[in-house]
Amino acid sequence: MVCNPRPSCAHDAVPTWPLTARKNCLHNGLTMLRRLNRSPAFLNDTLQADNHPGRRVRASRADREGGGDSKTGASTITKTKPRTQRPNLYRVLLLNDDYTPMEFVVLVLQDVFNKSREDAMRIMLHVHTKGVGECGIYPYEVAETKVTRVMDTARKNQHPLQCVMEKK
Ligand code: TYC
Repeated sequence: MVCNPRPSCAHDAVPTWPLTARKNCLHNGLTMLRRLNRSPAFLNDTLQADNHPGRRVRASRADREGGGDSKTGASTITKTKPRTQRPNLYRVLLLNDDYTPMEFVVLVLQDVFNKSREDAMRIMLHVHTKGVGECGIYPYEVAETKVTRVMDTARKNQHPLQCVMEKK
């Protein structure tokens, strides 16, 4: 069926979705394309899909990405969140005890936390006098690995040295 030109065409009402009802109505199809701001190729795709049930028409980029309204053709400007996020940081702390040898603590600080001999000595003495001291600040997994390494080394050497992490 080819419908009459305006204004008598009953199909000239507000377009509805999907386009399937208009596959034989050239006039209304073109009117609709104009309103939707689509090219005739779009109608062609749609008609082919109607003739092949189950075949899907590919949505436009704007429609797929949620930036447009496929009924009105209006596009929306959406504010996108920046994709990079800073990792949560954790402080790794050494706790004092009365039994772990000072030299062992210094070696742990050099080996696990890559401190110079001087920095390791300074941190060890700080922990020794204050009870607790910071060895470094790292993202979660790194901090966790360091704590595990310290605790494993201490246990293997039968020292009661304690190492913990806390969210910054
Ligand atoms: N207090 C310990 C001692 O006198 C030394 C020590 C320092 C132990 C720091 C643990 O985290 C520590 N032998």
